[in-house]
Amino acid sequence: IARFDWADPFALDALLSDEERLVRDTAQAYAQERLQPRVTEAYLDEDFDRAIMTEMGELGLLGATIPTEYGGAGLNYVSYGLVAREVERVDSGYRSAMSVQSSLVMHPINAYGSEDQKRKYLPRLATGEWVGCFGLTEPDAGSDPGSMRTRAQKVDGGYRLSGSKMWITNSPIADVFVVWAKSDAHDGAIRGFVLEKGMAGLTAPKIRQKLSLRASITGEIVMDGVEVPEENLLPHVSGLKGPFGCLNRARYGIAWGAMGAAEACFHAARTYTLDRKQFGRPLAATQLVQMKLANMLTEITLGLQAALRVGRRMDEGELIPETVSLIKRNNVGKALDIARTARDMHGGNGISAEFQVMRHAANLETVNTYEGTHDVHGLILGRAITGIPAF
Ligand code: TGC
Ligand code: FAD
Repeated sequence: IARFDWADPFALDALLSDEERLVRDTAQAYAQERLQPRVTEAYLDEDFDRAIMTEMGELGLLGATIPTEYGGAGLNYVSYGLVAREVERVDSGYRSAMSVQSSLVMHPINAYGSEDQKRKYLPRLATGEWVGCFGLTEPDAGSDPGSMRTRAQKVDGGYRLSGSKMWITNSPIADVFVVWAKSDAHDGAIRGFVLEKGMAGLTAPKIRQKLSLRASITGEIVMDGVEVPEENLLPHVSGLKGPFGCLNRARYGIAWGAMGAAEACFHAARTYTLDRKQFGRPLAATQLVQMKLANMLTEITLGLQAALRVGRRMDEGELIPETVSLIKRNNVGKALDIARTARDMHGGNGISAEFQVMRHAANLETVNTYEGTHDVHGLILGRAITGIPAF
C-alpha cells in the first residue's frame, strides 16, 4: 500500500524521467557540497564568488536548454526547473546567477542571434568563461519597461548607445551585456544589443548595501555613447516581445527555485520544532506549530505540481505567458510567507545567519519584486481574465 511521504506527498519524483532525476541529483550534490558551505560568509560579506560560474559551467548547469552544438546541455525545461530548485534551496542569489546566464543571456542570443553571434558567445557562456548580464530595467522604468530611455542612434557601421540600466544582476563582473534600447533606425522599436566589457563609454558600477540577495552581485550599466558594431545587434527580434521572451523562461525557473527556498525553510522549521522543547514538550507537539507545518507543506506540494505542469507544457511547445505569471506570482508569494513563518518558528535563533531562514526570507523579498512584481503578475492575470489592461 502506498504511504504518505511528508517529504514528497504527491510523489513528484515518480513523475520525472531517469535523465531528469540525474540532472536533479547532480545539481543537488553540487549545491549542497559546494555552495552551501560558503553561502553564509558570502552573504555576510556581500560577496559573489566568480568561480561559481565556472563550476556551474563544468557541470552543464549554464544554458541547460541550449542546444549542445552551441555548448549547451540540450536538456528540457523540466530539467532546467529542477536545477533552479536545487540551487535556490541554498540561496536565491546563486539561482539568480544561473537564471540570468541561461535564460536572459544565452536564450536571447540563441533565439534572436545570428549564427556568428551564437558561435562566438554561447560556448564561452556555457562554460562560465564569460559571464553575461541582462539590461532591461532603468532608474525610471521598472515595471513599465516600454518607457525606457536608453537610445541606440545609427552611426556609420553600427549604433551609439546612451542611457543607464539599474539593478542588473552580475553587471559588475560581466563580460557580455545583453542590453535593450529604443533604436532610432528602427522607428524607435526596442532592439537587443550585445555589448562587451571594455567597449569605450561602458561602465558597470556595483550597487552596495543591499539587505537582500547579498550573495549575488548587482550593479548598474552606464552607457555613455557606447559604439556597438552592426554585427552586435540581435537581428531576429524587435519590440518588447524580445525581452519578454527571455523573461518567460527566467520567471518559469524562478517558480521552481522559490519552491526550493521554501522547502529549505520548511525542513528547517520541522527539524527545529521537533528538537526544541518549551513547556515540557517539543514545539512540534503544539497545534499551532503543526498547523504552520501543514500549511507550508500544502503550498510547496501544490506549487511544485504547478511548476511541473507548466514545464511539461513548455517541453511540448506550449509556453503560455499567463501560466508563467500565475506560478511565478503564487510560488514566490507562498515561499516568502513560508520563509517568514519559518523565521518566526525559530524564535531568537531565527534571526541568526547560522539558521539560514532569515537569509531566505530576505532574499525572497527581491525574488517577489524582480522579473515582474507580485502585483504586476496579478495585473497580467487580471488583464487575461477581464480583457482590460489595468496597469
Ligand atoms: P504589452 O502591450 O503587454 O506587450 C508589448 C509586446 O510584448 C508582447 N508580450 C510578450 N511576449 C512574450 N511573452 C510575454 N510574456 C509577453 N508580454 C507581452 C506583446 O504581445 C506585445 O507584442 P507586440 O508584437 O504586439 O508589440 O506591454 P506593456 O508595456 O503593456 O507591458 C505590460 C507588463 C506590465 C505586462 C510588462 O511590462 C511587464 O511584464 N512588466 C514587468 C517588467 C519585468 O518583468 N522586468 C524584469 C526585468 S529583468 C529582471 O528582473 C531580472 S532579475 C533576474 C535574476 O537575477 O534572477
Ligand atoms: P516599480 O515598477 O517602481 O514598482 C514599485 C511598486 O509599485 C511595486 O510594488 C509594484 O508592484 C507597484 N506597481 C508598479 N506598477 C503598478 C501598477 N500599474 N499598478 C499597481 N501597482 C504598481 N532588472 C533587469 O533588467 N536585469 C536584472 O538582472 C535585474 N536584476 C535585479 C536584481 C535585484 C537584486 C533587484 C532588486 C532587481 C533586479 N532587476 C533587474 C530589476 C527588477 O526587475 C525591477 O526592480 C522590477 O521589475 C520592479 O521595478 P521597480 O524596481 O522600478 O519598481
